[in-house]
Amino acid sequence: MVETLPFRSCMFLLAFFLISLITVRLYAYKYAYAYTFATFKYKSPDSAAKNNFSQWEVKYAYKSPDCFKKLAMTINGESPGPTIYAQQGDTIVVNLTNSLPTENVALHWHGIRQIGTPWSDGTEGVTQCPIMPGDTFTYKFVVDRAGTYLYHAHYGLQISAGLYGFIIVSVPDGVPEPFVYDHDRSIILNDWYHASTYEQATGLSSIDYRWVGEPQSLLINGRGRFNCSELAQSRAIKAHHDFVDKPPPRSDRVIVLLNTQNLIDGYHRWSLNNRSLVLPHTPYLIALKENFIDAFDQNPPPDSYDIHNYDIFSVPDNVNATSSNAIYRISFNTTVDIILQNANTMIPNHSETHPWHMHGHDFWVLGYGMNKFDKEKDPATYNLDDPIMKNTVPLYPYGWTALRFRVDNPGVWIFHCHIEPHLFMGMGIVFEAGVEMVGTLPTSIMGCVRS
Ligand SMILES: [Cu+2]
Repeated sequence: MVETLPFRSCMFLLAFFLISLITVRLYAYKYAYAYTFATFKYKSPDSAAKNNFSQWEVKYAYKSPDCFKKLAMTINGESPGPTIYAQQGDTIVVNLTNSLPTENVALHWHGIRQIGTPWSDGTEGVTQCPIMPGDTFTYKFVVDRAGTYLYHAHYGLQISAGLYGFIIVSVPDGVPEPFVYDHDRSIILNDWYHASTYEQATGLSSIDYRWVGEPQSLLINGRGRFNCSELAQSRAIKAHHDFVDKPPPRSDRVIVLLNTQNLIDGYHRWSLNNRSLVLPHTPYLIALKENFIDAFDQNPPPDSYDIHNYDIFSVPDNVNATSSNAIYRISFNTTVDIILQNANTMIPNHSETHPWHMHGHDFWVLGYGMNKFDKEKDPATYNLDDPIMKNTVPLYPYGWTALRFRVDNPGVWIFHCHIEPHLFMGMGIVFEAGVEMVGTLPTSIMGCVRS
């Protein structure tokens, strides 16, 4: 018999979250997106840094986390996978063997910036070739900041198959914790579907489109029987007063991204400024470093949309929406604002929340607003004094979210909606910055590249 968790209602869970924010270090995960709370910075005594080694095998196993037995994607037989416990400054080494009979895999280390190791970001098509069945791939990277993080699949719909887990990084020995708290609990919430990921992916990528629908359960740390479709997301934009890291007062470039749902050649897709992301066969990092200029479209996507004429409250016709593998080229060491602009979906009077996640960088959340972003008026409302720093932020229905980041990590990075089926349907952008500063790529990421 499967033990169920004592959560009875959304309100109770919400209350639990609010209390948790004050008293515990908490990591929350829902609809395949994540919050990071209390990620703090401390200098590490380098001499204490050590290697943290794991041998992992990804394979299918029958599991019944909510009393319904189905195939789950496991690591060493577990879903969620093993928790990585490390100290700031440690080098994490994960030897990952793909024992899935017919599927590729890639693992992303969510919230870890991969400074100097962009090839270990684990994004298939962006930073590495997929790990093929029977192959073993080694991820090696430094955890440079204490905090609670998540790892998860970054291939197809494998998160919803159960491929995820915790990374818990503590402060170095002898360094005091920055917060006083009574308990330290980490929580991953995950939507759980009874249909297989194959069934879901086929429905999403057919002309006879089928949305994945509501999950059958919400799993809490991989267990439970809980169905709650509405959970409030943090609208906080103020940092803890002891941990204010001020953003640059102005940006060098503003990119406005209109989020729309479209039909492209009869297929349901999501687009940003009428471009729906399709990853190329050769991962961008490899294509750029090796100068394979025919690997993807070299014309950059637009920095904005037709702000004056586009009606965000009507069903889009978007006759110009196309699939694209073009990327943004961003000057290194600059400051960039991204304005996420929400709009109506293909259903009248309907707009959805999208949790946007950035790889390789954290960003400051400068503000939120309803309706269409006004570039003359809305920047005056930005919080430039003590904005919160995050790597994932919600975009609310019919609203906008403004964020700012320093482009200070050489590599190629994806910025995408963390609802897994939305990314699958093209809801993301890829940007390159300072790729010429990236060191020699390991050949292990190049399995899919022509020789
Ligand atoms: Cu989304």
